[in-house]
Amino acid sequence: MSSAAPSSRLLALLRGRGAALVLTGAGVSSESGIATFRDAGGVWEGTDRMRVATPRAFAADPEFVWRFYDARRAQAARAEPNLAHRAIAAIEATGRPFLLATQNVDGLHERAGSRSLVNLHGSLWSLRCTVEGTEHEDRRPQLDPLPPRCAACGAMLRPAVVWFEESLPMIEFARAERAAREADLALVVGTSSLVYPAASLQSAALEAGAYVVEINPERTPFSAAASEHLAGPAGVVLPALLAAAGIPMDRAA
Ligand code: BV8
Repeated sequence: MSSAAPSSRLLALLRGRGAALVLTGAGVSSESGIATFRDAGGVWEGTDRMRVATPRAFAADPEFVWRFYDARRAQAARAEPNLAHRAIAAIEATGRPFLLATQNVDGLHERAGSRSLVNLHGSLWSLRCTVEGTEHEDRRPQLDPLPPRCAACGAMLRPAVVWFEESLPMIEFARAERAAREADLALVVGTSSLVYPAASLQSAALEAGAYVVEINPERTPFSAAASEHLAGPAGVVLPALLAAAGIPMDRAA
């Protein structure tokens, strides 16, 4: 069922203290001016983004892949968290059992005050040595030179994100799976539910008995299974939902 108005069941669960899981994708950052994977046909310099975000592309042309990630770092650095990011932090601040599991690598959830979160696909702001495997944070909006080099061994650094055909960080994914099994309420915000294994979490929550609400202006392959679909932009739907449930927006975690 698609609607813009939340059901009384959803409002009761939001007002309650039960465990909540929030799953987010690129759509939650689109109101911050960051294009989703599907926006612009999902193309970077003429290449399908899903082909750029692969170990093969990096092996073949690291400069090309680094230009892609450097541009996304610059865009994310310029962006500000929007009301959707802030509403999700406000739900966490109610003090109920809570986990945010995001596919996004832009760091806007952290900047909005989210603390109990797992980055399923890594972060733009973390770099990994391709030889030693060591990671360090680097928040410079633009890197120079490209590709950046490891200060310890001089080897090339790569973005510490999960590329297609790479496995997700096990600890983070296990935390999300556990939260899916234990949640009373799950919100699925701004994702096309097409990329796995992240997209398996909303189904796992449903199977474990959670009430699972999808928030997306469009329908997705998960919409038919969702307990409820709220059709609209997350930056509009989430603040309205919190207002209806009496949860203050300004108290971040
Ligand atoms: C793996 C980091 C083992 C890098 C990313 C099972 C079935 C089919 C395929 C597979 C499968 N299992 C594995 C696969 C392969 C693959 C996969 O899922 N392919 C898909 C395309 C079919 N998965 C993998 O490769 C994963 N690894 O399985 O390892 C393995 C090993 C060897 C060989 C095979 C398997 C790794 C996946 C992670 C890849 N890394 N990101 C980077 O960012 O550069 S994925 C990246 O794309 C994002 O992180 C995100 O996950 C995905 C984009 O999806 P969304 O975030 O949902 O964004 P999208 O643009 O699609 O949609 C936006 C939505 O928002 C839309 O619905 C829109 O309507 C909505 N929206 C827009 N505006 C708003 C809004 N909603 C609310 N408010 C708004 N204002």
